[in-house]
Amino acid sequence: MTKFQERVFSGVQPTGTLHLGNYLGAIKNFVELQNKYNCIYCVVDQHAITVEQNPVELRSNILEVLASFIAAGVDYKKQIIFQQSSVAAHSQLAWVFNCVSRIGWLNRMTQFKDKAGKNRENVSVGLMVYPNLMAADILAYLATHVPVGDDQKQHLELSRDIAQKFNNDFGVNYFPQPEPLIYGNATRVMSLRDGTKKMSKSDPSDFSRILLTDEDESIASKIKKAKSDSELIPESSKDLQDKPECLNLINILSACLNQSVDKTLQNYSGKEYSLLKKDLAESLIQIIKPMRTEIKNLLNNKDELDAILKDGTQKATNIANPIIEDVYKIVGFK
Ligand code: AQP
Repeated sequence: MTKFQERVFSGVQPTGTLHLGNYLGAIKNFVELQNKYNCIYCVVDQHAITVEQNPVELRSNILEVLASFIAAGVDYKKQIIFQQSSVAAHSQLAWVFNCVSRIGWLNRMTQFKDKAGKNRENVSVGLMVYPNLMAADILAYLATHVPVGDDQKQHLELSRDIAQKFNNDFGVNYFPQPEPLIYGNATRVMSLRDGTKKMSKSDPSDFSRILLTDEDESIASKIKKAKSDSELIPESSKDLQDKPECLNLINILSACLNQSVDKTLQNYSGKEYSLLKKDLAESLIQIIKPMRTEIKNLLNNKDELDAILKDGTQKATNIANPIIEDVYKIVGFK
């Protein structure tokens, strides 16, 4: 078995201001992983246009995601951060993978089913082949580890299937099997209004999510209004199985405090949710306030952000281009 050089890749869509789910599920881990691995973090704008975007807002969202990476602690001097559409390798490899991946595989993707809903015949082809592009994003760098939230697990499995099928079809051992890194207490942060739905940028309710740019008062008011329960907090998470909104608040607080859910329950059992919410709002404000300030500062200096993207594009291209050369030789283009 070839030993692939360890490398982390992950991406975030510029489809709106980032929220607590994006932070706790993914970006917080991006920051931790940079101490151990070479990392490549990407603003995946090509994924964003699989659903309709306003071009002016898209451009501004790209810079905001970049600013959010940096404000959260991604070190752009040591790691690579860049914009997907500026590196041609993503599209080039995605086309090859469109011809390796199977329609039956894509038909099973729950995110496509959720996003297409009853409108299946009318959504973009891009929305369906999104996981093939995601496989290309990762494998254009032969990345071995991919930190993501739980919602991306199925797409990661598909990336592994594509890598395996490519290797089998062409009799090579070229692509690694990328490992999902899904860890922490908040791998799936749920909506504050409906604990059965994940917190999402596209949820119509602003009160469903905490944004990384929210002011302190807004954080406090969203948490105060978050759905919970009039009963007291139980001792065990088993008693919260039919109360997803309550479990969500406990998971979020545990993630903020970097402690286990059991420890949080020990501290709060027998108490009212209003007390937990007060402490949660304080913890969130402590985490978000410095990020919010830094995001604003960075967005006031767009030239610097453009320069960071340009530098990242160059470094990413230098890694990906030889890999595309190899792939083109393997498939017989060259
Ligand atoms: N609620 C969540 N809990 C934990 N992790 C989450 N992620 C997203 N939502 C949650 C993780 O954040 C990373 C970036 O996600 P994305 O923006 O590329 O796409 P998404 O998963 O489709 O996020 P949204 O917010 O739901 O966007 P829209 O509404 O535009 O589709 C990924 O690692 C993801 O797992």
